[in-house]
Parts: sequence; C-alpha cells; structure tokens
Amino acid sequence: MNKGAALPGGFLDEAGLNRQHVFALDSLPAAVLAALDIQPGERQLILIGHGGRRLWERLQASGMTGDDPIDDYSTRTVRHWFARELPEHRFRILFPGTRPIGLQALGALAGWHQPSPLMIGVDAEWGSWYAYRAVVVADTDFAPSPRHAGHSPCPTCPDAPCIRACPAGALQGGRFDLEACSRYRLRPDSPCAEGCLARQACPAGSEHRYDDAQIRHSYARSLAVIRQYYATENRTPERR
Ligand code: B12
Ligand code: SF4
Ligand code: SF4
Repeated sequence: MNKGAALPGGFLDEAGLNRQHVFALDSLPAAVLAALDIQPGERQLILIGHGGRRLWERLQASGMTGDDPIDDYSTRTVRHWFARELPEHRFRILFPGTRPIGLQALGALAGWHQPSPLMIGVDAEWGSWYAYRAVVVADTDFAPSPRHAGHSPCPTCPDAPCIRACPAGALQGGRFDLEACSRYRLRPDSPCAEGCLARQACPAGSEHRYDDAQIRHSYARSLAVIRQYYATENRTPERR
C-alpha cells in the first residue's frame, strides 16, 4: 500500500532517531544479505541512526530503562512507530539484537560512513556525533533512499588535530591502534576513561557534539567492555 511513497520518518525524527535510509533488499550485496536471514515477504531494510543531541534529550525525558538504555529506547520507539504509522506491516528488528551486523558497512552503502583516523565514521555535517541505532527488515514498499551525498572532512582537515590530541599516540601511523587506546583508557585516572580527547578535538560537526552526560554514559559502557575483555583473556594491558 505504500508502494513508492517516502518513508514517514517524522515520528522518528521527533524521537531523535533522525537518520533513516531505506534499502530494497534485492539491491544489497550478497554478503550483507547472507547475514540477515531474510524471511519470505520481507522486501526492505530500514537503517535508523541518530545524529546530534536530540536522542539523548528524548531519552532523558522518557526515562532510562533496561541494561542498555539507548538500545532499549531505540527498540521501543521503532515498535511504537510501526504500531502507530504502519500497523498493517510485518517487521523484525535485527539490531539491537544478538545477530552480528556490520553497521558501518551498511552506513557506507547509505553514504553515511566516511572513514576517519578515529575509526568512528565522520562526515562533514554531523562530524563523529552520530551512530547506528536500529536495523529493521520489513514487508514495506517505500521509495528506496538515494545514497546520501556526504563527504569526509578528513582530507581537507588542516593538521588533523585528532591525531595530535591522542595522548596514547593511538591514531598515528595511519591505523587505529585499539590496543594502545584501550591500555591508555584503563590506566588509573585516565583522562580517556569517560571520553575521547581525539574525538573532542575534531572540528567537524562540533555544533552537534553530545551532551557531557551522554559522552560519559557511552564511554563508560565501552570501557566496561574493554575491561571485561582483558579480564576474560586474563591479560594485563598495563604490561603489554
Ligand atoms: C566491537 C565494537 C567496539 C569495540 C572494539 C572495536 C573493534 N573493531 O574491535 C570497542 C568496545 C572498543 C568499541 C568502542 C567504541 N565504539 Co564501537 N563498535 C563495535 C561494534 C559492536 C562491532 C565492530 C566490529 O568489530 N565489527 C566487525 C568488523 C568485521 O566489521 P567491519 O565493518 O568490517 O569493521 C569496521 C569496524 O570494526 C571499524 N573499526 C575497526 N577498528 C575499530 C576500532 C574502533 C575503536 C572503532 C570504534 C571502530 C573500529 O572499522 C571497520 C571498517 O568500517 C560496532 C557495531 C557494529 N555492529 O558494527 C560498534 C561501532 C563501530 N562503535 C561505535 C562507537 C561510537 C564506539 C565508541 C565511540 C563508543 C563510546 N562512546 O565509547 C567507542 C570508541 C572507541 C574507544 N576509543 O573506546 C559506533 C561507530 C559509529 C560511527 N559513527 O561510525 C558503532 C558503529 C556502533 C553504533 N551503534 O553505531 N567498539
Ligand atoms: S580532526 Fe580532522 S582528520 Fe581528525 S577526524 Fe576530524 S576532520 Fe578527520
Ligand atoms: S580514547 Fe584517548 S587514547 Fe583512545 S583514541 Fe581517544 S584520545 Fe586516544
């Protein structure tokens, strides 16, 4: 019934899930499709992201719930959106979920992901202040989105302040050194425990920089993953 219509994204925009891209499943590379376990009748993949501060503002207003409040909010919001605006459609939320999905690879197909020394996608509009919040497959028939004509600010960035700002030298040498970054973040009183100095030095999209509380929240989560990794592996990062 929505054949060729534009995705009705206003509800998602208002909720802070303000980046959306519709792919026809038959336009996706076989390697991407293989990871999705497509079911009969499913026709489209809807990639949903957030850019800037609104997601966090709306999340605060609706209440932080669950083990991962951002994932929890994103899932609730997508379910609510389908119930309200697309009740006749079947959908499955693949991310957040347990299935490994290469989000930056999907972002590259949508034109959202531009590589950067930080390894986080950085584009000229949002800088690094965006992320992927949901991947949905559905039996919808919306007009596929044109590839976003974004571009990377990095090639024209004078002096790459991100590289100079990293106290661990993790961005030098043209390859992100996750080990060096992790080791530095795990130090007692590390200035990178709850935020990335390199990311904050990047001038691109700085007007969209997250609220301090959101930065602390997200970095505390990634630090916990890093700590768990070293604990599980019984490794001592300080000595490596
Ligand atoms: C595992 C993971 C991590 C791990 C390690 C990353 C790694 N590659 O080993 C840890 C826990 C350290 C991590 C941390 C962060 N991550 Co992370 N991470 C992921 C995750 C779940 C899987 C990446 C992966 O390994 N894919 C498998 C490989 C085979 O896929 P790939 O597409 O071929 O590889 C790409 C990525 O691996 C990436 N990459 C490679 N090395 C590194 C290293 C780092 C630090 C990062 C961020 C990316 C990255 O570049 C590859 C080419 O595009 C993705 C979400 C996803 N499902 O894709 C998020 C993701 C890459 N992370 C993201 C973010 C934002 C972060 C953090 C900034 C979160 C935070 N606020 O703390 C930090 C930054 C790093 C830091 N300084 O701590 C975002 C990036 C958004 C964007 N704009 O591009 C993603 C896409 C999640 C999301 N929902 O949007 N992350
Ligand atoms: S500081 Fe410059 S080189 Fe580094 S991520 Fe930002 S735009 Fe790219
Ligand atoms: S978190 Fe710290 S050590 Fe890691 S890349 Fe950012 S500035 Fe460098």
